[in-house]
Amino acid sequence: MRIKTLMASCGVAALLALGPVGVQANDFKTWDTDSSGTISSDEYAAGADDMGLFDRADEDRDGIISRPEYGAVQQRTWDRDGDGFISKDEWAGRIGNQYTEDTEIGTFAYHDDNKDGVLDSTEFDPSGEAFSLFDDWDLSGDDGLDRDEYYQGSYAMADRNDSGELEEDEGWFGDWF
Ligand SMILES: [Ca+2]
Ligand SMILES: [Ca+2]
Ligand SMILES: [Ca+2]
Ligand SMILES: [Ca+2]
Repeated sequence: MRIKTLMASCGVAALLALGPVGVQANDFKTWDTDSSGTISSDEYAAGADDMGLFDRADEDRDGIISRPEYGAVQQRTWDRDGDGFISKDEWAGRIGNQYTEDTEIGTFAYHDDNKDGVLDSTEFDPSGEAFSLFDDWDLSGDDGLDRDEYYQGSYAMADRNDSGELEEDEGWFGDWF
């Protein structure tokens, strides 16, 4: 599937991106409602709905996450202190989830064109190709993510070992919420 193809072509070992910050209930057992020890895709969708994952990303409430809405989620996730720049620390806290630092695109220096030690909005484009998995998640190709596409894409991303389930040690939750 295209998600895996992109991951392979970018040398991506592991990822998990996006998400607003600081809400409760990022507890594995809460999501694993049948206590099987893994979170199925159905459990994930239910938990994500409970947390308002889709609705908070869909700012205009039209039922579709547009590319700018997706970019806004990415921006919030990467720019933890909300100052509009990605610092080296913010980069380091995030990059292993989306790209690995042993790839050129995964290095801070590759993106910091003016070498001032932070990534501004021209250097870091959260809805652009380097940081967006939008196109891979948009299975229907209509330039928007419906609920199923959003959950399917994020679930596949969280499933680092491609087992088809989320295990607790995958760090599945990251800081999506
Ligand atoms: Ca929308
Ligand atoms: Ca920042
Ligand atoms: Ca810079
Ligand atoms: Ca779509």
